[in-house]
Amino acid sequence: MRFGIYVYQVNDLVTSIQPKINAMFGYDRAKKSFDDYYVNVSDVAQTNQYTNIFEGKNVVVIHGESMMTNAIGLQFNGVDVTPTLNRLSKEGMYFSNFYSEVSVGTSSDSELTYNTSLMPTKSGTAFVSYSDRVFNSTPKYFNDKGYYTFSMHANNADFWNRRNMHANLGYQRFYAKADFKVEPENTIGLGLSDKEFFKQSIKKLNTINKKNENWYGLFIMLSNHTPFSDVEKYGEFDVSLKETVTHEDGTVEEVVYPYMENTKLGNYFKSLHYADQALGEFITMLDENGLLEDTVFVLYGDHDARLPKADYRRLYNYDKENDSVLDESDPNYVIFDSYQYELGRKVPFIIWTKDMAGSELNMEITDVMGMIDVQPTLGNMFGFYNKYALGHDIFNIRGSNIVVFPNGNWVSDKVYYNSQKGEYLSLTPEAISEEYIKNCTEYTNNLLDVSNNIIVFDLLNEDKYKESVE
Ligand code: GP9
Ligand code: MN
Repeated sequence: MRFGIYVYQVNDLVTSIQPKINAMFGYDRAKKSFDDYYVNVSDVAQTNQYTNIFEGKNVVVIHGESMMTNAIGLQFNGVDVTPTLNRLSKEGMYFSNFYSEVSVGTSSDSELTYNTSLMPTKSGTAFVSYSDRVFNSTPKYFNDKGYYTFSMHANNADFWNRRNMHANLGYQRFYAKADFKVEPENTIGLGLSDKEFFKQSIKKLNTINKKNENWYGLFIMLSNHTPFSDVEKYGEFDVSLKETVTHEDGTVEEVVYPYMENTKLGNYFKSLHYADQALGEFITMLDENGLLEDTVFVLYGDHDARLPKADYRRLYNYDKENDSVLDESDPNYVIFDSYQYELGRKVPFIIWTKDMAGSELNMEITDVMGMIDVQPTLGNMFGFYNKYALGHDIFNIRGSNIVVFPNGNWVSDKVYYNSQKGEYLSLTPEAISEEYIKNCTEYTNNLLDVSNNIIVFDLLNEDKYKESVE
């Protein structure tokens, strides 16, 4: 049930003493590479047309558990899988070429990178092994502006060590399982259903809104979590293929092909449809309570759903006559290899306000972008700057961004690079030079090193640094 947590537990058992050992050796080298890196980074933000556009607005951030971009716009028999995400992406600022950059810390790694513009650590998980480090995190910047900052998640507060880490990241209050009424009939998968979670959250948010002039809140969804097997609780959503056939004698027959029924991907779509509905209900409730008037709504998919490649092959190559998958030799066969799989792991990132549709902010941004770029991009819009962010404001780096993954892979607008194989897939008709691959790979490894050093050696902790100088 708890994909992520098992991998993490094994990893963490082996490395539980490693954080201390890691931090004992190599400080001088780490500090030097840190100083070398930041000597070229400006102390002030680069401004652009989006600077301060949202200053003073309240913020709802949605952590969309396992939400993936490939479901946006997808339909079965004319019915949308994600009508709410479709609407938000059509009406808002939609970053359609956006990747999560998680390691074994899955959900928690996405929260780390979203909040700090740093990458997951090379061993252990930042949320568990390095929760006492200093982070220049987004809630702290909002705290400095006088906002009330909080997070809400109906799971156990200690899951991923959020109790400690959310406090360290600067959230003034973490509303977790104990703050919600969890009845057995209201659970799906790991715990409280998203619909019920949002219903109860609205009550809390109304109180928060009355007491605070400005607030910033993170809402972590839960229902759309692997293994997507609580199918009977997701509500009706057909992933079969239905066709109406008119026979020569005029009789009409509906033919049903099983298509994605009883596959993990099919169940994922049912689960996602439920989560999307919950999100839609939340937006309606926010609106009915007057909570959208002065609010920016931000949504990210936390990571992909790790679904089987074979299921995607079936989705894209269904042979309904034989209820199987087209042969690779078929002229209609759509290739879905490991590169397509990696490129298909995109997650949505959307910034939306009630009145954005039709405005100059209503657009799709197709530049490649990672979770690490969120803090600089939002920071510019809300009026804060973190010099130590390792990502970029996407509007300052258009066309030349590189998204780095914890395993050393990277993707740009031109190439997806697989570091294990030392091979790449070209995404452009342009020729790719060896030098380009070399430079991007160096950039990747350096960024991963600097990020890891910042966390392991606590390099943003100025007090600690002062001590070592004395
Ligand atoms: C747990 C939830 C899921 O509270 O956020 O974590 P994951 O398994 O996706 O890392
Ligand atoms: Mn998750």
